[in-house]
Amino acid sequence: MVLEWLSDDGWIVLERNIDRDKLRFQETIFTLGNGYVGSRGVLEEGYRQGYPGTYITGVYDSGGQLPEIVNAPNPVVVEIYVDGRKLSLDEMGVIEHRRILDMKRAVLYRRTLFVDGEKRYKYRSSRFLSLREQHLGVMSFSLEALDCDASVTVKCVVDGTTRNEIQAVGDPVRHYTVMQTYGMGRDPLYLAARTDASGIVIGLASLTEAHNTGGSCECQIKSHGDENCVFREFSFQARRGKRYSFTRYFSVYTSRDTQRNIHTSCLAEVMRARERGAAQLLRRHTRCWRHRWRYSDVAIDGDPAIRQAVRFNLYHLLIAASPEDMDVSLPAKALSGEWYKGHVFWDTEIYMFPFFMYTQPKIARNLLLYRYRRLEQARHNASMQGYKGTLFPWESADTGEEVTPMLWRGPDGKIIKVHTKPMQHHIVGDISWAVSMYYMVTGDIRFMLDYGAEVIFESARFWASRVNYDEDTALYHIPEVTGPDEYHKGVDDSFYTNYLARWNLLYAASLYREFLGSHPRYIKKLGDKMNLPCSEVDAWQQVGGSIKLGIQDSGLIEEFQGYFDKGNDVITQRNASGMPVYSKDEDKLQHTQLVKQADVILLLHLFPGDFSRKTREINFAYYDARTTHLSSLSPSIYAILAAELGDISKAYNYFHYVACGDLDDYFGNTDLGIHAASLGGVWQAAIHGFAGVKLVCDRLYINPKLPEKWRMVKFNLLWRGNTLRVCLSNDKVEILLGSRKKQLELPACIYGKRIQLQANKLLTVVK
Ligand code: IFM
Repeated sequence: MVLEWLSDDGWIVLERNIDRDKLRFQETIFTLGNGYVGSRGVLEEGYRQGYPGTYITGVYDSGGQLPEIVNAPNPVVVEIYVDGRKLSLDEMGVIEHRRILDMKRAVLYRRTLFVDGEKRYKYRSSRFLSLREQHLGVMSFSLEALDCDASVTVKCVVDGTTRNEIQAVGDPVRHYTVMQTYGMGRDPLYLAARTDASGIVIGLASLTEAHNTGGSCECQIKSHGDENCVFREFSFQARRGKRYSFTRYFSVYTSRDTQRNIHTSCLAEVMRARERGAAQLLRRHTRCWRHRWRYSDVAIDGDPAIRQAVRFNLYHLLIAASPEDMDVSLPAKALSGEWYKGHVFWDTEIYMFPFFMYTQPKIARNLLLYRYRRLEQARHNASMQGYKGTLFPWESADTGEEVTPMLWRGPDGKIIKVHTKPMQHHIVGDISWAVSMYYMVTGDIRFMLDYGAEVIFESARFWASRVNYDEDTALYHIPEVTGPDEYHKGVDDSFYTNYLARWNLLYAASLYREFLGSHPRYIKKLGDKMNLPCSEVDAWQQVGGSIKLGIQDSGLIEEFQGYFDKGNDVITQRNASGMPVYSKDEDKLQHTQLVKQADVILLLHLFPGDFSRKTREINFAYYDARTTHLSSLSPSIYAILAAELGDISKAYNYFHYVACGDLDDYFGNTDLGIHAASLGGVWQAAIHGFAGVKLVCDRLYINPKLPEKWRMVKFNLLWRGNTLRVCLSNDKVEILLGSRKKQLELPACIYGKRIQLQANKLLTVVK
């Protein structure tokens, strides 16, 4: 593991020096993960501003308040003392520093040259969380005293004092109690902790090998533990100019994921790792990553900064998603921070899910199963609010209960009341939409029969109980909701919500009929389970067809009932990145037509076949002039619509802003964690926006509208178990439908030309 192996082809993120004001920001950027654990990219020795975060997917705890993802004990601490002085930013100067995140292989490399008076010490490290061995992390590090011999102590710690420090409201919380620390002789270190309320046992083991401290010098090894930490020290006399190297293996298991003895599992993992050795483990890890990227990469030719930024966004999605676990989903900060308490929002289904659905369908399936496996709780949530069917929580953690906090800290630092919980009911339609898309893209009928249809039907049942009938207009209305635009709370007939409800009801009715024809026994069984008579399905059709939709003859959509009566403020100023400048006083904003984030425009994106070009144009122009993009969920959607409508310069502006949003800290709070929804939005903007790829009613549309400097974009998609290899520019699309089924065909429409894709035949279409 040496830096020289790396070649940069848009695959690395490089830090050239230490910026002491941005340490937490960099920790987020350099987060490592393998879908099981996420570990913030801390400098392993620790420093005053440090915010080490180790998050194990699905490990939540309430500890007297709402459940949040637990900041678990930290296994990556390495402290080094030379002649009694600690190598750290707090105690020494730094002459030179480089960190490199190799996104292709998810490995973090570092080289820091510390200076203490006249004496220089070179520290190098690399670490990864194995994608192959999900419970294992590997770290290599070395020290060189450049100017003198020195007496050195290397201390490898498993730190059980970590807390969830970052609270919007209230004090930091330590969510676990350490039960056991063990580190006798040369045995691996072991620490076990139990979360306070959820009772999950977390075990961590650590085994460090010193490679060349013997021979010319004696190495003394000591182990210590107190009630919260366990550590091993290596003390030796270092010769000037000689490099001393160490390899550390660490493992994590919890009672969530093993029936076996956690202690045994942890120890066995690090012992096995030592036998294999770091080089072989890295090879195995690299192979898995190669496979991951094979379907996930979007290679943009002609715009190196954006090529790298897009990969950065995809990297952060990939390190957070569990390939195995169907009881976890993706939190709003993925596994890179604890802001929003590690809760799962609609961000997952509407923003992140499409990327997984088209590139890693197994992960997409698991994300839906996470919801399905909480259906019973969602039924309970609905009945608690007086509705039928299923009401998924606006914020979800481990159990599927509604866990939205009552108070939160707003962007200006003020504590505000949260109004979303009882009103952001569009989450029900968002999840149904994801289920329907998954079915269309993967054709996974088994999933639909076993789980998906039930979600769709229960959601339809919810909407049918959520509407009010108005006899005067003979229309159904949905009162008091909050749509995606959170400036306007508790509104009536939100277009986004009503349209999704309408679609959900009609889709449920048609799916029921489809399955009644194709799988009657199944429908009978599900009907019995849900106590679902045909008359109820007829009612879905009838209600769905008569829901109020506020759309004018011109095609202009009213975001909600009375929206056009609000103050007609428009964005008059934009900053250098093309983003709106406006007054952020939410009390005033709610009385204006200014919109917090993509709302009507998002709906147009979700249903590309349903609205004419004219309708999309009119609404884009109207809402683009009124959207503040306060939420990072917004600009990617405007980029998609702008690209589709041919305003490439506007599309590129929005796209650039979000693609670099975290890397360049445009959102201003990346220190708290990555903006996971936006990561997914970036993929959608590249593929659905610029590449112009859409699957509508089982037909593949491709209509590229690339920014001028993008010479070519290459990517793969998965469709019904087959591969679509795409390479396109503004003038030419090359596409190969790879399939084992020789007769397979896929109807397509490329640059407006209707074409039939045939299995394993490369097709080139010139504009
Ligand atoms: O779900 C979002 C919401 O739409 C805007 N505020 C932040 C939430 C979590 O990302």
